[in-house]
This record gives sequence, structure tokens and C-alpha cells, in this order.
Amino acid sequence: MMKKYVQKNVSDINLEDYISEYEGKDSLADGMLFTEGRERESLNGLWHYAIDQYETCIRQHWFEERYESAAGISLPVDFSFDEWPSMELPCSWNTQDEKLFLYESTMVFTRKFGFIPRGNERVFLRVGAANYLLRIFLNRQYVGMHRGGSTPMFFEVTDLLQKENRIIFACDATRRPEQVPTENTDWFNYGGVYRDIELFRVPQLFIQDFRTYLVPDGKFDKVRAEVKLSDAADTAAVFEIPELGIRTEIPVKKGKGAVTVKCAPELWSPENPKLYEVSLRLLEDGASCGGTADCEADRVSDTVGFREIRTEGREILLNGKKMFLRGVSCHEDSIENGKALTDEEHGKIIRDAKELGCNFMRLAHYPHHENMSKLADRLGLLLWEEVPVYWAIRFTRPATYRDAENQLRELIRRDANRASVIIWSVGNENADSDERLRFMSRLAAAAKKEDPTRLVSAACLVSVAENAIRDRLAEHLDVIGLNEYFGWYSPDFSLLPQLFENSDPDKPVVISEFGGDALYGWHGTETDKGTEECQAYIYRRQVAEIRKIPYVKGMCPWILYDFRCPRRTSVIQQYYNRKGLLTPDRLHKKMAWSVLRRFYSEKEKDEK
Ligand code: GCB
Repeated sequence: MMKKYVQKNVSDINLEDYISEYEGKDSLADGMLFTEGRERESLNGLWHYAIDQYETCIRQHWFEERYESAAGISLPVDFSFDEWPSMELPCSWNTQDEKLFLYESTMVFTRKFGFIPRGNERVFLRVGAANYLLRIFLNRQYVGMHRGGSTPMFFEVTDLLQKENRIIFACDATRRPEQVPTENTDWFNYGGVYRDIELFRVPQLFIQDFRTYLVPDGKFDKVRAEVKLSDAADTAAVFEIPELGIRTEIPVKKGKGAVTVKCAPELWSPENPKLYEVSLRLLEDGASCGGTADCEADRVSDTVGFREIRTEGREILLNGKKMFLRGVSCHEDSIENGKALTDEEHGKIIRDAKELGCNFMRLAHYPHHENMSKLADRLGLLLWEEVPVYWAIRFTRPATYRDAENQLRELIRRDANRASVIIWSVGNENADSDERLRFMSRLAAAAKKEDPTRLVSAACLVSVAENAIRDRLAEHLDVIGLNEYFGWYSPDFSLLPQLFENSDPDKPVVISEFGGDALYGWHGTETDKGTEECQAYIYRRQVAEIRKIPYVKGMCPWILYDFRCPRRTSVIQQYYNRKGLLTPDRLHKKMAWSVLRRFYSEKEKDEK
């Protein structure tokens, strides 16, 4: 139940007190709506905006549009929302106007929109992502908020919608130590509502969640479908994969149902990214109407590949076959568009990775746009997806844990039907402490609980004291991710073979990062840091060692493209992390590109 809004008499109240009035109105993973195959009404487009550095919208309740205080005193305000300048949403505001480039606080957005009710429906607002906090107000009411800069949020707005509507977003991009990520990261903090804003109409009782996957029992002959409804109803649903001749009824008890169907799907893999059209229909009156279209109460559909991913000892097996993950890491970052990449940019990233010889990519360090996993499904690329539990998170703070776990579950729910996604990563480079072990092992368990069909990993640090792969978190992971920077942050390359000799992991290791900065076009010797020659040398030495190690089952060097980073102030960096194999405009390849390309093509041949 929504908590009733209470009018405050004092306008300049403490912001945190104000927000605590709305406890229980956070959009959380459990409230997500399955949206694939649903009709959507877009609220993208021109929105008016105001820079609201002091949070005045929230402190003074702009959304109420009151010209008088509760005591009847006239307020010196002017709600000329439609006179404000405008900006096309979704976007990262930083790239829209030079003045906004380094702005990291609250921006208020508003627009009007019309809505024609169809009767007997429920309506949900979905925002694909907004960094970091988004508070939403509709027709003078507080709707709710979402924490976490990269995952989708959902709000039911059925009772608030009118024919003409005024919607207000207060998007707060402030970096804070207790958030996930914390205030210090090695990437740019783009602000904004930067993924789609959409309305979805659903019936009173609707399909809330729908998952389908190959049963991971090593037999490749069963597909499972799971359904969760919005309410604890007893009814039935019909699951269909026409190309496989599957049309089967799922009994639904107390809002939940599942079915396992015997079949022989063509297996999805990077070499053969076979996808099937699947659908799920909720029947009006249980099974009694025979499942005809007339008594369809709700319907969703998806395009899904079926494959199995598992580990055995130190091996990673895709569809039962041992494999080596030929990967590269990537940020969501574009010179022109910040985090709001276009479809063309998403496609270019995947094509570049494929040209490099990759069958795998690490989408670091937070959930990227869902288009990436859809494209990877279509074009054949395996993915590592991650939540921004990055560096020095407040591991002892319960609310920080809840935020991290919620972001992880939102990501898993969003991409659960994507065959390309094989690994959920619960974090990156967090020093091994008791608090961190508690926090991250809990996260790993939460990932397993939410999705037992995929692998869980984290990008761990080298134990410097022992120069070995020895992280207590490894026990809770399926695959050990390892970031090592021999040749760069640890200049002595001889320590790399020693690291491998000193380690004897009982599970596969993926080198989740290695690399070094190079400014494109800057040349020198192999030891001149910052030159293309030096970066290429690091790649040569790295691959020469990595190829010898039987338990290293994959790698995703750092990184495909140079990316914006305020911490990087040196003359060659100029506020960019220059560890890219390509320039930030994605046009120019550095010398290290060919080193990796050669290694991957040899690996690929070896595997054939
Ligand atoms: C790392 C981090 C990554 C940085 C990279 C670097 O270990 O995981 O986020 O960007 O090193 O360039 O230092």
C-alpha cells in the first residue's frame, strides 16, 4: 500500500527526513514487470529541464504546484515548467551542453503527455535506467523512487493517470560513499535519465515474470518455462515454441507455475546463435476455455536461445564442450552520447569484438543496456555482466548491501532469458577483508538463488603478499576472475609466471583484466610507458604466459576502447583512461590490437 503523503509546513526541511516519509515506495526487483513482447507507449522525446543543485524541487514540493503554503501564505514561486529549456530524453546530460559536462547533482525534468484509458487495465511506468537516484512525481503526487544507476525501475501509475498529465523526474547524480558504486570509481559519472521511458498497459491479473531455459542436466533435451503472475491466482497459461512444435499448458497455482518440456532444440552458441520465438499466454478462465485466442488474458513473447553453461573441475563447458573465453572488456561510454549509446553504437561494439576474434565480452562494471545482450544473442557472443560493487564499497552498511543485492536481482531478472549471458559478476577488485567476504559471498549466494542456471564470478585481486591467486571469496564463485596488471602497475613481468606457479585453483580462472595505457599515435620503445609499442609489448608478454596455464580458461583484457575518466589527468591521458585497444571514437586501432587478434585466431584454430 502506498503511504499517504503528508504535507509539511516548513518548506526547507532536511532532505533525508523528507525522503524517509516515502519508505516503501522504492522500485525493487520483486516489482519488475516482464515487458518483452508487450505493446509500449514511449515517453521519450523533449522534456523541459532545470538544474536543481540545491534539491529545491523536493524541499519545496514543486510537484504540488502550490501557490500558497498550508497556512495560506502566498509562496514566491513560479511554475513555468513549460518555459524551461528542453532536452531530448533519454540522454546523459553531460554531453548535451558544455555547461553541464561536469554537473553531478540533481536535474529536474518535466513534460506533459496525454493518455487515453482503455478500461479495466493497470498501467506501469518503466524507466530503463537513471543515474543514480530517480524520484518520480505524477499529477502532483509522489510516485516513488529508484536507487542504482543502471537497472530498470517500474511504478504502477494506474490511479494517477488522467487525460492530460504532468510528470516530473528529479534525477540525482551525486556520488556518495554509501552508494553502489561508491564515490570513487575509474569511470565518468554521467548523470541523467538515459534509457527509455515507457508506459505498459496490462490486465488486472498479468504475467509478472517469465523465464525459459534449457534444463542444465547435460542432456540438452528439455526446455523449462516458469511463470509468475501479479497475484496469487489459480489459473493456467500456454507456453509455445512453434518452431519446435511445443504448445503446452502450464497449470498456475497461487500465481506460480512451471513446465518442463521434452524437445531437441538446436543449441545456441557463438558459432551458431540459433534463436527461437517463444510465447506465454495467460488464459482468462483457467484451463476451461481450451486455450483459444478469445480467452487470452495476457500475453508476452521473447526471442530465446537454448544452451547450457557449467563448469567441471577447471573447465568451462558450453553445451558440454570445453571452451576458452576469448574476450575483451568494455565500458558503456561514448564521446557524443555518454552512457546513452545509440543502437548503431551497440552494434559497432559487438562487431569490433567479433573482428578482434572474441567469443566473449565483459560488460564492466555495471549493467549495460539490455540491447547489448539482445544483440549478443543474435550475433553470437558470450557475456559477463556485472554490478558496480567496485573497490571500496561500504561493506558493513546493511542498506548498501540491500542496494547492491537489489541491483543484482534487477539485472538478473532483466536478462534472465538471454542465452549470451553466462556469468553474473558480483563485483570488482575489492580488497579481501572479513566484511567484504560476508557482503560478497552473500551476493554470490543471492545470484545463485535468483538464477541457478548460470555461473557466478567476481574480478578478484592478486594476493600481493603471496603473489598468488588466493582470495577467500573464490570458494563462493564458479569461476575466479582475476585482475592482474603485470607489465603495468606491477612492472616486473617475471612475477607473472611466478603467480601462476604459486597458485593451484580448483576451478577455472578468467583473467578479467590486464593491460596498459597507450596514446594512439604515440610511439617509442617497448619500455616507454604510454606508447603503442609498450602496450603491444605488455599484450605479447601476457599472452605468452597465459597460454601456458591449463586452468586459465578465458580472458578479457582491459579494454576495447579508451574511455572518459576524471581521475586520469596525465598528459597522455587528458581525462581518458587510455588502456583501449581502440581510440574513444572507436575508429583507430592501436598496435596491441593485432597482438590480441593474432592470439585469438590461433586459439580459435587450436580449438577446432
Ligand atoms: C582496474 C579496474 C578498472 C580500471 C583499471 C585501470 O583494475 O578494475 O576499472 O579502469 O584497473 O585502468 O586502472
